[in-house]
Amino acid sequence: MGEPNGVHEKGMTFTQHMAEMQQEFPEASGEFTALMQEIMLSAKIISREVRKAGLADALGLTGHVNVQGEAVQYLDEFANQTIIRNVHHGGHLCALSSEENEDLIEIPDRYPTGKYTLTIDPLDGSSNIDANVSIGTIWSIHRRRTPEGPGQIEDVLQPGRDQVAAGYVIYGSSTILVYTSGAGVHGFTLDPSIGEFLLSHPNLRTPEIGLIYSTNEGHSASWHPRDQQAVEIWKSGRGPGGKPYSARYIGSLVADFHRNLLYGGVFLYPPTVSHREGKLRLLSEAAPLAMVCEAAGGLASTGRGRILDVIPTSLHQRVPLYIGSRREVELIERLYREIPD
Ligand code: P6P
Repeated sequence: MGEPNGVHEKGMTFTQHMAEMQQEFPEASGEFTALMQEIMLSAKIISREVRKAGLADALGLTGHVNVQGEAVQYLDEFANQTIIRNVHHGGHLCALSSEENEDLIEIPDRYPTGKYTLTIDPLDGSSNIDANVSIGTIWSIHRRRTPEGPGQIEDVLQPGRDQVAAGYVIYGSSTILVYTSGAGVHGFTLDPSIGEFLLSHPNLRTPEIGLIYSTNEGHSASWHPRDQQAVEIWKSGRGPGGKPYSARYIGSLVADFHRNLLYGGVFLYPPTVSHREGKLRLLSEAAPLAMVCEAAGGLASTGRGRILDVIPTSLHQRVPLYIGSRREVELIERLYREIPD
């Protein structure tokens, strides 16, 4: 889809923005807009719960462990159920997939099915919740591939390049929703006093060169030498930026990604001894962020090729992730070509 002609005025609401975008694309049925509204509503509800987590007994563990084997925080389950509840009856989805659920989440028979699938990481970085570190929700929308009826696994296992839209919400000093549907990247900041997301970052572009590298160097002893060399290049001032880079790592993907998107920089989670394929999930983390990143002028790679070109083989597969300023990720890809396994 091309760049919309409309002017995106700062301060316009998400709803006004979506109405304008829908006018730009006459073929739009309104289903996509309605689904985006349901995601936005979920973000408002999750934001309210995250904000008061420190006050209620929302902190702490639920005692359950999810498919990833991670201790499930109360807010993880709250976020997951909030999104599912808000999207599964609208008739816009044929299937839903969540990082928190091992299998596809089917649309109950009593509800109509629609032409989209939604994949979510309902609350990424949740291990940081009790320390009041910024956390986030990540989502990805595809068109279904099967003709009708309940969604099938092939409706979800699609490459990132075929996403209809993708985005995230960061619950930080403010709550910001960032998304792309292929016509620019736009950020909206929640004004809690009126309960509206207001356009604050129209047509976001990420710097081609970033002076920040973001990774957990605690794992570097088990990295491949090319990953170690990349970090040494950035540290020593031999990177595209021409001077030593700063290390910034929050340990919450959405927060690290969002900072790099705005300031420039590169996030990397290479293969490690405990995550030989990388830690981050293709469908619910890497692919949606890759769509946002590349729509803003950046690049997202596995080291050997674009994240958006990876053909998924399972719901929770993990990938190495190098994402951010184009020139920095291109440096990694060059090292992958020059330094074999
Ligand atoms: P590590 C959080 O658990 C997460 O999935 C991402 O949000 C974050 O980027 C990564 O894991 C942090 O992993 O190994 O550095 O603790």
